[in-house]
Amino acid sequence: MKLVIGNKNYSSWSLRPWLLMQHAGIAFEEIKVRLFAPGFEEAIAQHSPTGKVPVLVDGDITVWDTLSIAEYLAESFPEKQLWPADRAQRAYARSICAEMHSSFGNLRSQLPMNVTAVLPGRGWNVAVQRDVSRIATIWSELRARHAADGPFLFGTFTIADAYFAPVVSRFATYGIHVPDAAKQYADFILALPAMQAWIADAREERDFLASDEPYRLTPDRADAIVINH
Ligand SMILES: N[C@@H](CCC(=O)N[C@@H](CS)C(=O)NCC(=O)O)C(=O)O
Repeated sequence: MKLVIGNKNYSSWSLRPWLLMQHAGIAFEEIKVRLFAPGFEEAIAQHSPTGKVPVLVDGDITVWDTLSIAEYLAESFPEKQLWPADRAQRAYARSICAEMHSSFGNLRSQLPMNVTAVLPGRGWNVAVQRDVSRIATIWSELRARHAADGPFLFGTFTIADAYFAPVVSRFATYGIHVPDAAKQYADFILALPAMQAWIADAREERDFLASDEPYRLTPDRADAIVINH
């Protein structure tokens, strides 16, 4: 299988299937096309009818749009249990993924994923907080319900965890505060080896918008970041 993704620093939709496959141990070849770069449209047109990433290519089957990719993977690898085994939990997991897919517009527009930047306070407003609070409630309720089954939203790793991974990254970048249970979950996801691998690759790709340059977190600049509220 080939997974076509965008820049790891910015492409939140790409992170979801990448993390899903990486953490679940599904082998794939990564093909990166550079968002915001000259030639992006021509490059992505070779893989995707929508001109967007991510795209999954499995032989002569092309799957686009993240939810559809997640469903295709769940169907292709039933042994990985990418959705919860329990029917009611599966319905809940599908609902929050669909909610992530179609909602939280304020959060998405005001706090775009920027993995290697440090921007505490930037972009926050009351409408963003409504999205933050709803997400924190989802995480806290699920963690309370499934604490005995494991550290993920439904105990074991599912598509829902991959779906919220870019939000975890955004909360870190923008210094968003959430209640303890939600914070513990966010910290756990941030520390996952697959998530750390994505973050390391984002640093390594060195493909940043010039306007983000002052806010990039690098080991030698951690103390010198300009905080712009
Ligand atoms: N609904 C799509 C959204 C995909 C999307 O918006 N991808 C962005 C990058 S994260 C993109 O390719 N943007 C390029 C463009 O719109 O030209 C999905 O779930 O995959």
